[in-house]
Amino acid sequence: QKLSIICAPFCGGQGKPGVEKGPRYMLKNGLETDLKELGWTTKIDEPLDEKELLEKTKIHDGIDFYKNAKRPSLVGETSQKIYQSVKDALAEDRFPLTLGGDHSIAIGTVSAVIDKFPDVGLLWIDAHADINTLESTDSGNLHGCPVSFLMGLNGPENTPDALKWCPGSLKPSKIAYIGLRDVDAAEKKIIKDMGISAFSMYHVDKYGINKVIEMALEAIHPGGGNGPVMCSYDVDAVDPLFVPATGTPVRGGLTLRESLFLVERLAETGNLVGLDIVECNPNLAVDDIHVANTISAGCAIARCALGETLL
Ligand code: DIR
Ligand code: MN
Ligand code: MN
Ligand code: MN
Repeated sequence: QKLSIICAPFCGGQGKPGVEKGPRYMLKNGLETDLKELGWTTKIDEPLDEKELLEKTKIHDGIDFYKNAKRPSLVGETSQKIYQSVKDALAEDRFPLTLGGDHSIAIGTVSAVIDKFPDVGLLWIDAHADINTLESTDSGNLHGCPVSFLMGLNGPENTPDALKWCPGSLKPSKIAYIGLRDVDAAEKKIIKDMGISAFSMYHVDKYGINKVIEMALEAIHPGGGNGPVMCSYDVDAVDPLFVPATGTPVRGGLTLRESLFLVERLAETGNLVGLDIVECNPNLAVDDIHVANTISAGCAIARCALGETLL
C-alpha cells in the first residue's frame, strides 16, 4: 500500500500565523517513519512554497477581499494546487494524507477525492461546521467556509474567480459532522435547511463515540454504512486539554481516546480513501508541552487512521 504525504503549509484562510508550520512539525515528530513502520510506502509532496505564501499572507493592507471574505484569490490558488496534488496521488493509487495548514485547503482535498470516488461520503470532524457562505461569514475567514464551496452553495455568479475551478458538487446527503460545539446561527440554518447529518458533542455524550460513528457512516452510505469515506479532521475537534495549540479552541471537545478511536474505527472499515489533518498551530502554544501534545495528537490521528492498533 502506497501513501502520499501532501504538505499544505497555508495560513491564509484565517488570521493567525503559525498554522503553516503544521506539516513541518508533524514530519519532525517522525510521522513518515512511523507510517513506514505500519507498512506504507511513502512519498512526500510539497506543492506549496511556504515562504512565498507567508509573504503573500502578511500583507494586510491591500489584502484581497471578495465581499467580506479575506484572501479569496490566495485561498483559491492554493487549494487548487492541493487539489492537483491529491489528484496526482489518487491517480497513482496512493492514499492522500494532507497535512495543513488551515482548513481552507480541504476545498482542494475533498474535491479531488470526489473526482475519483463520486459516491464518497465526507466525515467532517471539527468543533466548527465550516459551512459559512460568502454572504454569511462574520469573520471573513475562509477556513470557516470550505464546505459551502464544496457544495456549491455560493453559486457561480457569487464565487470569486480563483475558486471557480472547484466543482462544488458535494451533496448534503454525503456529509456528516462529528464533534460540533461552536456553530454560527447562519450555519445552523444551512445545516437544518439542507438536512445535513450533524453529530455534536451532545450526541457524543448521549450515544457514545462508537454509536455516533455508526450513525454517521449510515448517514453517508445508507443501507449498511459501506462505501468510500473521506475524513477531514480539524484537530480543534479534540478538547483543548489535549490539543491546546490551535487557532480557535473550544472547550468541551472529544477526549484524546475518542478522537483516536474515531479514526481507528474508520481504519477498521477499510473504506477510508483520504485524510486531512489541519489547524495545528505551534505558535499558539504557551510552552513546549503544549506544542508536543498538539503535534503528537495530530500524528496519532494519522497513524490510527492508517492502521496503527493498540494490540
Ligand atoms: C467561525 C469559526 N464559524 C468562522 N470557524 C472556525 O470564522 O466562520 N473554523 N474557526 O475552524
Ligand atoms: Mn474548527
Ligand atoms: Mn475562524
Ligand atoms: Mn475546521
